[in-house]
Amino acid sequence: MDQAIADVRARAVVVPLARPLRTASGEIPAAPLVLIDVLVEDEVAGSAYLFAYSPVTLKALVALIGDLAPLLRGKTIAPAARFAEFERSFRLLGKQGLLGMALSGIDMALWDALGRGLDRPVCQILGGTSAALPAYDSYGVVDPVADRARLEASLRQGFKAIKIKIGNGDLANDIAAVSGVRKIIGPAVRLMVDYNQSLIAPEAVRRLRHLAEFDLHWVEEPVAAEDHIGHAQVRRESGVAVQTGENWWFASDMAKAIASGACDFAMPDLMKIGGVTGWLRAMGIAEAAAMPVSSHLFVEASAHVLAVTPTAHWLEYLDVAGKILRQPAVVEDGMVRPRGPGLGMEWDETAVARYLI
Ligand code: SMN
Ligand code: MG
Repeated sequence: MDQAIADVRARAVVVPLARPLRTASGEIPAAPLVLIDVLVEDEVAGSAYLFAYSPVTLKALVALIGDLAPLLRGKTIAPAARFAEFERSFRLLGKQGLLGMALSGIDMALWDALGRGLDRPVCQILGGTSAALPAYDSYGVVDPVADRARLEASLRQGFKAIKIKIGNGDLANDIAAVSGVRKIIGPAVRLMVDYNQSLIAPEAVRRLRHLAEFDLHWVEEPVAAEDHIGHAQVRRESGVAVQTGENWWFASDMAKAIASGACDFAMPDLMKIGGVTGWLRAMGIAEAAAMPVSSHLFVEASAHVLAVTPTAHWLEYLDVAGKILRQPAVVEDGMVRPRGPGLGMEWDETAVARYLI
């Protein structure tokens, strides 16, 4: 890991999803990803991907990572040191938005390189083990009739928790989806719902008071991600535990949300919390607040950081990159094991070529 970084490059792909991702705030038909590679001499030393949400941001993200490369050339693969340099360089601009995504992605690629260089999984470099972690199967908007077979397949895979997205219609629509899924999965399997920021607090409270009878494990982002006061109101008045965090930018956003009493549970997103380095800071805040921590997307890398998260809760299983990875994440009896070396981020270049933009 003392070798100098020769370059950082980025490529854009759009990868089919196993099932379309419909949310109350829009539909994602396929996964727009930016693949980041850290090069040492002329070899790929480490990799990571970004989930771009929309193809609209792909070109900008690829260009941005290319323009960040000169800041890394000649430096060593020392993720925490590089992260500190980025924080100093972008203090005036701020690290939210596409820059925050790019910096987080570069951090993940550097940690992958660190692990590959030591031929060890990142979870073990961080002092943890490669033990399997409990995962939940994460769906978009669900039709309990049309999706019955998929839900039953999730149960056969051993998942002990299922998340569905709701809010794409009125309360009756939410009740139909939640009650239908509850009937299929039974009382023992945990059921989470995700409103994807689609309601205002009074409406969320009204709906959740009706949905509480279905024993919801959490309601996720019932209101706008940045509306901590609204989240706190839903938490006080709805009778359902509140989950949020996928839209927190770096550990400072997490600290503010927790201080506002916004949530019962936290789910940072590796691409917005600052990569592995950002996650390590965030998990300390969560432990101090006795806050259970789950992951968001990034199945492969999330397994490594949850392995060393003191208040680890659930790993979200929503596979967006498996089709382009040599080692896609594997679900064993509803559990996912961190795979190395590094973060397990080696591309299947034949598949990458098929989806390259
Ligand atoms: C989600 C939203 C958008 C893309 C992927 C996933 C969702 C989740 O909020 O929590 O899974
Ligand atoms: Mg969500």
